[in-house]
Amino acid sequence: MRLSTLQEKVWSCCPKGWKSLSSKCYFISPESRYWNESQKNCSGMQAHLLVINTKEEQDFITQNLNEQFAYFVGLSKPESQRSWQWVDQTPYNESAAFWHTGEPNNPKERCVTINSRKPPSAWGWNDAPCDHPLKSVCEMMKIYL
Ligand code: MMA
Ligand code: CA
Repeated sequence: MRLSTLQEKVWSCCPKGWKSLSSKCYFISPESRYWNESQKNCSGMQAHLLVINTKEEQDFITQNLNEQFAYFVGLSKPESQRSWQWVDQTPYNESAAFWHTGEPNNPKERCVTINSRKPPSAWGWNDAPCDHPLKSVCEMMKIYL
């Protein structure tokens, strides 16, 4: 980030309707789409599907989600690959993964969702089919003016 002197304000911003946390902006997409269409929808807005780097980031996002729904995030196992891949090339780190108990559980489920399971409001990850339409979350860097 640019250095600021005592007098100089540094302004950072997110598009209207996006949520702001730290250096990122987040958009909860209410439309249901396949995983690859969800990612295209984000990239059409100069964003990408949500990459979860910390539990704090996940907790901030899930405060704004509806427990009735599952949301695609930017983690998948592409056809040719055996390991999980974040859309922005962040290395997949098992110690910063927040899978529900028993997940991932199905090699045919190659796209990751975040959803709430009982006990009340426990948000976690589930591997799910890529070609079932779901809501999603987009993320982009803030812009510094
Ligand atoms: C669903 C589906 C799976 C998940 C299980 C957990 C029945 O399948 O969401 O991805 O692993 O539920 O019970
Ligand atoms: Ca699963």
